[in-house]
Amino acid sequence: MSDIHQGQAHVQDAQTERLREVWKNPVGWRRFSEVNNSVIGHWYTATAFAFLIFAGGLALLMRAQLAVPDNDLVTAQLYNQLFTMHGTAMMFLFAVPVFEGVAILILPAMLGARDLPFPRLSAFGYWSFLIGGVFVCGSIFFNAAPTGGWFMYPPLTTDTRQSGIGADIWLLGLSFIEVSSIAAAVELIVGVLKFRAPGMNINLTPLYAWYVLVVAGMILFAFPPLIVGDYLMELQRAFDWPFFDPKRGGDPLLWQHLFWIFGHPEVYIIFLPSIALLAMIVPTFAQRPIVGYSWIVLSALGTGFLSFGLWVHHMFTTGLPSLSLGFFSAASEAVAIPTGAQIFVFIATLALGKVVSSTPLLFAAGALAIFVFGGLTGVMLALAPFDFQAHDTYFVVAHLHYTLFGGMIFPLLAGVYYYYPFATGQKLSDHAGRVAFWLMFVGFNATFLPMHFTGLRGMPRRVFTYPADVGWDWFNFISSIGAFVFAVGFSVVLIDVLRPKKQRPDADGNPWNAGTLEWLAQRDESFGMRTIPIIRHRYPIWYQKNFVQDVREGRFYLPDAEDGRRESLVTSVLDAEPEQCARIPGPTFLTLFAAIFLGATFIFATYHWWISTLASAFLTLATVLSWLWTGTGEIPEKQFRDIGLQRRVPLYRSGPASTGWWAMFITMTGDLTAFLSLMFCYFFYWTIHTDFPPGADGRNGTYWLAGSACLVILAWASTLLARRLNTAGYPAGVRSALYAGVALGILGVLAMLAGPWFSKMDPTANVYPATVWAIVIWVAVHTSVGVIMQAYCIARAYAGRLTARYDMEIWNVTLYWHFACFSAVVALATLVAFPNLT
Ligand code: HEM
Ligand SMILES: [Cu+2]
Repeated sequence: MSDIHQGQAHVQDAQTERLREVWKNPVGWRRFSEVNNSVIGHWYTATAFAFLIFAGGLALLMRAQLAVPDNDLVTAQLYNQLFTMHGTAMMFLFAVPVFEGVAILILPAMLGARDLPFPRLSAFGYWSFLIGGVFVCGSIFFNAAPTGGWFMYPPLTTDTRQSGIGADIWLLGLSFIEVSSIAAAVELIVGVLKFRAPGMNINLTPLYAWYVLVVAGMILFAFPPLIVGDYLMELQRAFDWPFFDPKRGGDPLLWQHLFWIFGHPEVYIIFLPSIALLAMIVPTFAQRPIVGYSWIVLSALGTGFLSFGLWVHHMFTTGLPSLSLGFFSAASEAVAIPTGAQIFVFIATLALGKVVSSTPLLFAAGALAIFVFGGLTGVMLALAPFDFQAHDTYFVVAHLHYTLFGGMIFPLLAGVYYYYPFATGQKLSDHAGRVAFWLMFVGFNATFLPMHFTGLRGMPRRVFTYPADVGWDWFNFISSIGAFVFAVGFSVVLIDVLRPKKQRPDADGNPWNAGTLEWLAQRDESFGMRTIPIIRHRYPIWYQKNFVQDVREGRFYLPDAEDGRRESLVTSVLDAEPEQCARIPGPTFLTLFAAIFLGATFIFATYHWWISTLASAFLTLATVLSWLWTGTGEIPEKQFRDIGLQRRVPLYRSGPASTGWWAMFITMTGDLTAFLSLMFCYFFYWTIHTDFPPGADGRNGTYWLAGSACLVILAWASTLLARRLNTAGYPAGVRSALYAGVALGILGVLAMLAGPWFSKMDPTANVYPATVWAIVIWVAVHTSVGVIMQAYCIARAYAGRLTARYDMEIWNVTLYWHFACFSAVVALATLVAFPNLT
């Protein structure tokens, strides 16, 4: 395509037509094979809202039950299921997924990309979320829902007679959903790092993208400790390994640590993305750039970082040393500083701009008011002596809903009103929006303000009813009325969102006169932006000359799809220089199948149908392998692609220059976090026991474990050697090195299992053997996955798809082995050295 013709209308039409053809969504039942971000983003967001409505319905039932004293609308048993499912669904099936859905929907347009780097991964994440969510929620209709509260404290939840199948559904169903959250997080991080439009250096990156980076990073570090907790608790429930049983050396407090190392950051994971929406909305309605861009980036990073040091404030009443009470109390107060900074930035922007009053802004203002109030009660609760009084009362329920509504529900609704035209091309009714806002604002405060007082008057949370003569009646009654008023307000929004609208989409697609890039995406076209622009300003629509016209008339990068492939630009991490033209995979059913099989693996495990579990795990593996084989590491038909404006970029990159390598790196940081959490458990037991390991236990397996560590190191070295030989161009040597790696890896796995096996360690006897087994199994599975990867590379080499020039797989597999080998060595060295040191 030559530049002389670019301006001409018929050339443009032909280009648009080709783009349309390439990005066309499949129709009929094939629609479910679509992986494109605009489609998946819609599904994801809609599904998350469906879970919100479900969980909200449960809340209304609870409020109906609590409206009057001594009520018997629901039984105590059902009430336990209600609050557990309400909290669980809100936190895991709504709050986190809605962030992921919205980000998948709007992020590519904001970055100037045609899609995210791994659309199939997004689709897989979505299907996993849907299947897992329906499974977990469905349990309540069979009277089998979990009852242990959303934080599932043992011993209530480890006693299988008391907790029933519900606890297993919670543990396994949510582990499955956590996997999908991590998948989405990896996808979003690589998107922000590598898919930004040329010129969008880190200083021009939209604030929303910064927040996505922070939040997705937090997911990566926060979810793994919970996954480890789930792993240990399910081992205890299914096989009686005593991790949380004090009689055999376990400790229920360990669960509380693991849960809240996840749980506190979770709160910030929930509200930062919604604050991020405000960071896009406020400048638009102030009609000026945000004040203090770098302050807000720093505060987002600061909040994200600090939030990992606060978890113990959920455990003030568990009898911790007063030094840690002081430390965690101070740290909890400190987080108010970056949080406050973000709010001041918004207020300053509005104060300095020409404020346009509008429904999104009204929701934003309401959000700030509520959030500040919730922050204040948070400051109160962070003081340990106050918390001793208020812990487990309705005061806490009031506090947490103030932060959640101010930090997430209201900003999110502001986002719904703001981005609805972006997603559908139509506006929601302003009038209905205002009515809905006031109903919800008043309803919300009527529900939760009185709860502070019911709490201070001593009403505990999680009780299904209360007596009439203790002074709680009126407050409860008002709370219940408020909840229904809120629900009416929410229904107004819902009806407006769903009702068919006749009005025509407005022509320019930027109804709020916003300045940021996403408003250029053409919402009736699934390719998004007509061309990928060069960015020179944070608000290009406002400040770059002729910007809109140049984009629409195809005068930037990738105006055409002449190769008949879905494509987007990969740019460098810091200054967003074009590095590669990425070919993006299109529709496939493989991701849906992979999610179904993985879901089946978890669901069968819930019912302890081990053979079906294994069969499904095998099918998952086969599906994932064929997905990788057909969808990744494709060898292009030519080396370079002409992307317009006289630029040519390569079509294939490997190693640290490729998106696949980054995805592997980021996934492995999450995996390493999980591993370190598991080792944390070992050292936790070690600190609380004088005899850990007890007696002579563990000394016997030493030689096996030490031998295994050597074998794993050799397997890693073979992989590395294979990569070196590949670069040097010795295909036969590559295959031999990989064969050696497979053999060494398998021997390593056998030797590590032999350690505890031959020393007859009984994991049900005491927490020490249980911990050793849990660690060894973890490492064995990781090493085995490494072996499968080596075998995959061998197959690729025979198929001629792994060559000296096209070597993406071997780079990624070597990277995996760096991490796998590191964790194996740390684990085995600890198990070997510690028993002998003590
Ligand atoms: C109309 C909206 C809502 C109402 C009326 C409501 C009501 C309630 C009530 C009454 C409880 C306490 C139950 C008890 O301790 O006996 C509760 C707990 C809880 N709510 Fe909400 N809620 C609403 C929205 C939300 C939202 C949007 C979220 C999160 C995004 C949320 C998260 C939680 C959590 C985590 C708990 C603790 C559950 C537990 O104790 O295990 N709620 N809610
Ligand atoms: Cu907290």
